[in-house]
Amino acid sequence: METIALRTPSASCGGCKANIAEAFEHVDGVESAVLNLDTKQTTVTYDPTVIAVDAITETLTEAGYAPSA
Ligand SMILES: [Cu+2]
Repeated sequence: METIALRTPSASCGGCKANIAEAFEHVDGVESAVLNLDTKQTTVTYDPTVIAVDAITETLTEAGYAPSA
């Protein structure tokens, strides 16, 4: 497993945190996606042999939380 921290500035509350966790619930290769409301970063734990970072950022974008650099 690897982890990546992505800035998700449009996420701002507990509802966003739940939305993000839910968006990844059925995504193969993702073990967890946890939003930190203080840093506005989402930390995703994933298996790089199953899912690419591009697909992770796409899932976030589709959920309404486009990551920014
Ligand atoms: Cu919110």
